[in-house]
Amino acid sequence: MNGVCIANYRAYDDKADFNKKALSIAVGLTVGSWTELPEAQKAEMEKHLGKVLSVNTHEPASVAPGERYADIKIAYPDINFSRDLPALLVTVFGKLSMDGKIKLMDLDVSEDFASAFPGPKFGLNGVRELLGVHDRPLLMSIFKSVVGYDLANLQDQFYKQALGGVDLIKDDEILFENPLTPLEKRVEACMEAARRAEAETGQKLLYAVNLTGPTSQLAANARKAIDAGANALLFNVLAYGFDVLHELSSDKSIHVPIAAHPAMAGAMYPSPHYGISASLLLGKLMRLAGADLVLFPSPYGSVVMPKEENLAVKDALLAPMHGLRSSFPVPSAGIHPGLVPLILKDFGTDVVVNAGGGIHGHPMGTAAGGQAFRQAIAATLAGVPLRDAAEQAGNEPLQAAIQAWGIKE
Ligand code: 1AE
Repeated sequence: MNGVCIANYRAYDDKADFNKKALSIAVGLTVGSWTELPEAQKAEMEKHLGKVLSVNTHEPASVAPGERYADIKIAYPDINFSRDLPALLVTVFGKLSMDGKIKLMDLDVSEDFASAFPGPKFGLNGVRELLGVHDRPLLMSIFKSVVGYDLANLQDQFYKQALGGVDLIKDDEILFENPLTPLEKRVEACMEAARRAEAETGQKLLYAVNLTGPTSQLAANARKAIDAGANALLFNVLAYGFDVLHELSSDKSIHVPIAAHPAMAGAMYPSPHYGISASLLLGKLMRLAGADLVLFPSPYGSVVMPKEENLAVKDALLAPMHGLRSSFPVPSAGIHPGLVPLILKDFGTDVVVNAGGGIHGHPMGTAAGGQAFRQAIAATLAGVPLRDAAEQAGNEPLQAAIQAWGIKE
């Protein structure tokens, strides 16, 4: 529909008249009151009035309390809000987010609203282009043990990760500006290690350095990092807000991919009754705001998100959306090589396999950790079961990984 943004909600209540509730949302979040308005004013206000598009009530078969809900769809006229995400989100789910058991499930923005958002500057294909890798899933490694370590240690960790054949290395999201590994020095040290590793492996690599600091200094910090050699950024989007990501991704001087970290997302999506669905929070909104890669908890590892929600996040990052580039899905947390066949089965090849502990915790060391993943990816793409691949000469890292973590099918 043109000229409106459509919000989908799921509201729970054992007794409520959901049609009445839907109408009160549509009116309350737009013109405030309707029936009380004089006719002349109604004609004037009509264009601002929210419209209930549908209310589908789910009456539970038993009388078990807490299971009655309705899916409510409401259209909000674009004329009511400026072309930015804070305005849209506050309109459709500002005060409403605190008004009983109600969750924002989805948002379809109008073509006109979307036109204010360039989306990911690189996106999935752009990241592949930068790395020169088009025929396989990418592999990302996460720094672990970073707080309290100095530059020499970080550089050593970086080098070992890079030797393992990973495509991207990301800072840990808890690494902030600090005297031991300040931003520019950290970038210089890590990019120097990247060059040394590339001389050995022949492989390009992106280093997503954590962009931190007060909001007013982020763009300047991003430019400092880029001037020091950074070729990607990591950003804790939800701690700052989607609009901050939008500002950064729209800034022409920040010409490197941005990887969105999901820190804080657990406060917003897991409840069936409150918050914002994972596919909207970590899918559509991240992409609209311009994330080139989006990390989110996988359905397999240590910080679990149900499979259905996971695949909905993936779809939101990849499906056609107002002509925006797609964002690379990065299912994460607790990933080890024995999970690679499952990841590729669920996500296909357009996925970034991402691991921290699953690389650094490898029994033969960090470099072997990356190699084990690459061997697992190659075997899976070739249709070779991991157990068979692990027996092949040269695949000792994969064998050791399987002995350590097993295979999950
Ligand atoms: C969902 C975010 C995952 C993340 O940032 C992280 O550090 C994962 O580490 P591992 O792979 O679980 O050790």
